[in-house]
Amino acid sequence: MGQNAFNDTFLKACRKEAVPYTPVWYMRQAGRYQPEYREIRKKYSFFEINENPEVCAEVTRLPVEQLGVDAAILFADIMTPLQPIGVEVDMVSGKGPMIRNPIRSLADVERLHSIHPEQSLPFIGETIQLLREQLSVPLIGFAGAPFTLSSYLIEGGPSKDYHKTKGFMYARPKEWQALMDKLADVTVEYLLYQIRSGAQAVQVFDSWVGSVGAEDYEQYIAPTMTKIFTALKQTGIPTIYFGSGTAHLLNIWNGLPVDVLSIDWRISIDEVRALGIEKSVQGNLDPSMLLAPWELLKNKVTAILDQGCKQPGYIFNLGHGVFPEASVETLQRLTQFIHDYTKK
Ligand code: 1CP
Repeated sequence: MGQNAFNDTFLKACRKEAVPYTPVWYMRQAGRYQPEYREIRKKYSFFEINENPEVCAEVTRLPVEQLGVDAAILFADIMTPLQPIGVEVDMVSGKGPMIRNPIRSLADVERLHSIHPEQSLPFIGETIQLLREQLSVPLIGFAGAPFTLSSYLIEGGPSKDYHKTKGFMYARPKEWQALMDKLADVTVEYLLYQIRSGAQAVQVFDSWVGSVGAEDYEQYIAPTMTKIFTALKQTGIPTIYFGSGTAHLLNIWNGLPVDVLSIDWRISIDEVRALGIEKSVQGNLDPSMLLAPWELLKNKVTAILDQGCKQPGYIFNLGHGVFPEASVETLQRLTQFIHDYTKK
């Protein structure tokens, strides 16, 4: 633990306990908007950072020290646990993950191995242990959800419409279920390993599942997510489920054994509460607003905080990730404002 007293406001908010001010962290808070990150990336590739505990811990700590946020998120990618199961992935600058051997058949699903994270990802456990010694805020571990992981595996890279992914889901339900089962095992084993290593909360990223309608989500995806969150619940560690464009799924999500629902800007927190959702809520500033004039940004954030703070169980965040054009100064000022405004 660091020299300062441990700041547990984030964990308290996850558990719907009273907090002295609203905790805040930003999705993708380590990345190319930071000059220091860009410098480190000149020396190391993405996966080289990920696999070097000293450097990976440094990159994870950077936004905590620079912005004053109330939680750290392990620097890694949703693709990190896929390499050990036999997925050949390249991180292409400006694009994202590209898969050299996409999934097209049951044989492709069957050739994916199971995961033994202690053996294949020792650097993740080492980074987490190092961070727990260095940080005075909680460390969030994370993994991708099966639908979002499968979208890369099936499309072969980033996509806008997920036609191939959903086509596979509708046309080959048996293969789809086999893939969901395999990826659910990877997600659970990888997250349990992060928790054993010291992660104090875990977030499951289902960034692209909003592309699926509610009935289809219920049929093809919800059973897998129930399995994942049920397995994680045994640990007692808070769990967060994130998606974008998922307002139509929130009623179903509310029935999952997960603690915190992360929402984007397409629905307000008041609307979420009006659905009868009592779980903790995380969100929901449109990241594009980071480019707005300060007064406009401040008014928007004030409105979000007024809604979020009506009951315990609220964590400020963006509705999706920080992007390279965002500025460190704006995020610093925003963090300070959120803390000051909610202290009164
Ligand atoms: O060259 C670089 O520096 C690579 C850019 C980059 C970074 C910094 C990628 C490629 N991934 C990451 C790190 C990362 N990825 C983190 C770090 C921790 C932090 O938040 O500070 C996290 C949590 C992720 C998770 C991730 N990767 C998600 C889920 C969150 C989201 O934004 O929706 C997704 C979908 C990915 C895939 C991915 N990896 C990288 C990119 C550019 C993408 C998105 C590609 C696409 O649009 O489909």
